[in-house]
Amino acid sequence: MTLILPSKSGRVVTIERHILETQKYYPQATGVLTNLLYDIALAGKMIASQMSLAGLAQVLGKTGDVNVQGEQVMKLDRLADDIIYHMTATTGRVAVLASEEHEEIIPVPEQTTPGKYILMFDPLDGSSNIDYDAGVGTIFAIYNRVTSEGPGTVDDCLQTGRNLVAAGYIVYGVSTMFVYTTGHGVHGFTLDPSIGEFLLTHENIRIPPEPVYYSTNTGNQEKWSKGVREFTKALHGGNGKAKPLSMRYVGALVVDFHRTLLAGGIFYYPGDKGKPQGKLRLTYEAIPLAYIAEQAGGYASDGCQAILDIRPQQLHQRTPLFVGSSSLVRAAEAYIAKYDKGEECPPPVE
Ligand code: FDP
Repeated sequence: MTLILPSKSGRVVTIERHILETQKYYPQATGVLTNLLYDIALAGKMIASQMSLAGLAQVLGKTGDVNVQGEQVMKLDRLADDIIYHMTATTGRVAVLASEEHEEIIPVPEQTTPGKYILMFDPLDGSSNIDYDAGVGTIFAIYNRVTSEGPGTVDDCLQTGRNLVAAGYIVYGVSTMFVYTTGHGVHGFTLDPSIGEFLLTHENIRIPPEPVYYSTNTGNQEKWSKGVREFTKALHGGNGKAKPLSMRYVGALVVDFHRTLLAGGIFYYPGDKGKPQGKLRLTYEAIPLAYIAEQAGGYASDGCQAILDIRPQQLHQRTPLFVGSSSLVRAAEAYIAKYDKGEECPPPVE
């Protein structure tokens, strides 16, 4: 059965048409960004198709290698990484790529003329979920190059999120969804596998003002700072002031973020005693999701400052991350300011 879901406007809008229509915001547009986004959407369909066959095609499990993050590389991580590379690197649209799975930047092939965009991606976020059929996703960020010619460099990749041209993610869950923004709202598309098209189902997503869920790995709380523990207590209703929120934690950032975006609430992965910078990567994970959150009326912080204001110093830099409904993320900053940082953070709001 074909799932044809009209958008709010009553039209059936494919992702291709939607991306083309957003060109109206850019009078100088040449269509290169449009095509790059479409390449990524196509890569997402290929990954989704491989994923649906994973158990049968024997691509579950580990490759036996360890990546730059010190984590086991899953076979599907490798596959997703290869698919995105092959769908984008030889098109002449990108100057350089960077993937969470690679220690260094990934140059485009010698015979390809470097393009004007920089593509950073996490090919398969939440990959420890793969073998259990739980949700995973791809995250991407696109910048203009800052160098003027020749192959792109690492400087092109170390830009603040304020420079983003586009960001998005693909969630491979109950259905496959592609969510993206080019700075003009956040839009979500659901893959109809019977026709192989992403169709607009979530137009102009806004984080609901009334938060519903909080999402964090409470197994780490003994190692958290007092500020983060007090904030968590407040979310449980422990300060007697607010209604307790429900807890949900898939353990795949992109999936936990997607729910937070649609339902309202907060996801956080703070630093702790052993890992002051937390676990998540600034460039591949935090910055693109922060941009999407802000575009949807939310906010993202490292507990002290906006994620989008941080200039990355290294490709694989980690950061604490608090993202979701603005009121909750600001409250987290305030608790951290009050209990952990003295004057360094904004004043607490009680
Ligand atoms: P994973 O280790 O499965 O790749 O960034 C990595 C990540 O998943 C995030 O997607 C997820 O939010 C987080 O790590 C889960 O970490 P914990 O297992 O420590 O909760």
